[in-house]
Amino acid sequence: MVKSRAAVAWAAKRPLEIEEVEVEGPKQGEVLVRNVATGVCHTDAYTLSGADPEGAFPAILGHEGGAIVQEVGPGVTTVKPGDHVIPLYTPECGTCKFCLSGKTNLCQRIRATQGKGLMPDGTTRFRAKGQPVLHYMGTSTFSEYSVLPEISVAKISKEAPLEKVCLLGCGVTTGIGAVLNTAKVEPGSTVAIFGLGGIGISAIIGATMAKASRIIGIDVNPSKFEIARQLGATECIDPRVFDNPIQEVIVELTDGGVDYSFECIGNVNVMRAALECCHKGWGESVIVGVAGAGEEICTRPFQLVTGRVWRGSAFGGVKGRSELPGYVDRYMKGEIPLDPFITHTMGLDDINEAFDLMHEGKSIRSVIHY
Ligand code: NAD
Ligand code: DAO
Ligand code: ZN
Ligand code: ZN
Repeated sequence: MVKSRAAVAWAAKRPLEIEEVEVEGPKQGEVLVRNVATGVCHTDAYTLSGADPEGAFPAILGHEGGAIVQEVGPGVTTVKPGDHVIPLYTPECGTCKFCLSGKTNLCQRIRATQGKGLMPDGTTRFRAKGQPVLHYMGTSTFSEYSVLPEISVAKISKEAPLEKVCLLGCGVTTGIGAVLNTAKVEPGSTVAIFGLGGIGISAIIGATMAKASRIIGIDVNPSKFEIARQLGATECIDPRVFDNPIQEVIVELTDGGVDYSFECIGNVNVMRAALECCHKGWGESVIVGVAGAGEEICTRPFQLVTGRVWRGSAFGGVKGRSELPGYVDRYMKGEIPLDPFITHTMGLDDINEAFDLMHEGKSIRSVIHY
């Protein structure tokens, strides 16, 4: 057992509380890691808000970490103490039906227990104030020490700074992957990206890497436009300044609609606009944002009959153990910028400020350093 400083979410809608938690050692097929840094993503705020149907408390949130393996449990063969890893909320076992399909990154090996905040054996490794505390997304990076299944860590280069590449554990990979893997945007395409937070800005980077000819960023907060332009947006628009619905504005701007659009907010009305701003006959819209429990999307079916395609993307369609190390290497070669995302850094004691900054629209990513 190790003692660890952690930010505990005791209940929905309450600030996190810094506690000393007890972390039990790794069991069969598990690893104990020390998180060096973690980003704070909108999905952490979504779960803390109570809108997540799987949100259960008390829990240790956080899923965008950079960590070092401390100890491995029996049967672990692919990582050892000292290895640098990125925790994976989408594991990769390599042997389940989903991993073997070649069609998805959604490994289901530990899905049932992970969704309940438990390790694969159905128990938790965390205790605080004498009571059990749940894991979150199989990662719980808001604790300095955390226990993860071996299949939920991607071993990466030791040269990579963990306080930067932690962002590849969710936001940056999600946005880039949605463009390159899910939509497979071709050179010369026109692209609209709704929501210019960590995910949307990463989608802009993906569209730039794909050599899109036009990249339109849309956000209700114009303070996001400068970084969006810096990273490749060719134009940025605030939907509130138009009388017409934003889909009509984009269709007019682009001679019939964009080739690809991405919803990076989690707003079902914007999801509809993102589909309907796509070009008749071939336009494709990718939903990346996570909507609240029970919400539904709608459009006229004729939008699909006339050739538009609606799809979704989780973790950018990226298989964590086999593909994420390559993303880290691309960062090291200067092909993926991470510095512009890090608008704030702070210690664990100030983690609630990271949530406030996100809600106030003042940050792209806050990174917590342990
Ligand atoms: P964020 O809060 O940093 O950014 C959201 C942006 O959307 C903000 O800039 C905000 O101003 C803008 N916005 C809000 N309402 C808008 C509207 N009506 N029109 C235009 N812009 C609007 O969030 P983030 O961390 O970038 O995450 C974005 C979404 O992606 C969240 O729903 C998150 O849960 C989800 N997410 C999905 C995956 C996945 O794998 N699919 C992974 C990570 C995050
Ligand atoms: O396999 O059913 C499943 C769940 C996979 C989790 C994918 C999560 C993507 C959306 C949540 C954003 C996480 C930060
Ligand atoms: Zn995330
Ligand atoms: Zn699998």
